[in-house]
Amino acid sequence: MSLIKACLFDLDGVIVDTAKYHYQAWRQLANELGFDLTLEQNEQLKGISRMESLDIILAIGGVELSEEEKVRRATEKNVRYLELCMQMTPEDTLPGVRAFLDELKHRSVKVGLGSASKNAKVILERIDMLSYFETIVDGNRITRGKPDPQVFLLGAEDLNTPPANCAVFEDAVAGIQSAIAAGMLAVGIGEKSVLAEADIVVPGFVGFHFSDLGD
Ligand code: B16
Ligand code: MG
Repeated sequence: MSLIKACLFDLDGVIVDTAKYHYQAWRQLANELGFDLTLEQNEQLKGISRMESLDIILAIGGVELSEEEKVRRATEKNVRYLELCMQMTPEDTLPGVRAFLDELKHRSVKVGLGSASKNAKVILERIDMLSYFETIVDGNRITRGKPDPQVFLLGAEDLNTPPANCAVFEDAVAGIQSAIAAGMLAVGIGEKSVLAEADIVVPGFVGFHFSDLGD
């Protein structure tokens, strides 16, 4: 019998590759302000809320904006980001994700979403994945972003599962830190060199099974 009774998934970079659209939209904003945003710098933005991401980008470019202008720019970025997301279809779900979620359903493991994104539901609808999730904790519900554990603790509460019986799947350093702070098994999706703090790191879900989480 596994210790894990519930699995909580990050959205961007775990269920679907929207990270590339976030990057494209943020890069355009940076370019409009007269500087560039590298892929490496973009790594710092993963799992971080929209307004916090904007503050990091402005610090990178050494640009200061009024609060009003920041809200205007962030809204513009979001419109651009959503336009890019509308190109997505169910085929854009990352490889192996559906098969893994079907396996969890078959094993009666509970499933929830823990995302910093305020667009989580729209995106899940777009890729026809909404019905897999018993609960959705997104950027509209949380008051403290990753690496704070709030997002995953709320998910565990919704699923009536103690944190020690939850596994979190995350592609961002801040998200792994959030899972560890919540006292959950942290599974990194990506590269070991980036997600060094995770308990397990895998490149993706292809060939990944529930039994790989351990006993
Ligand atoms: P939005 P996740 C995060 O989603 C993204 O990784 C991060 O890059 C983004 O800034 C954040 O959502 C907020 O997104 O602008 O859509 O509200 O990885 O926690 O699912
Ligand atoms: Mg992510």
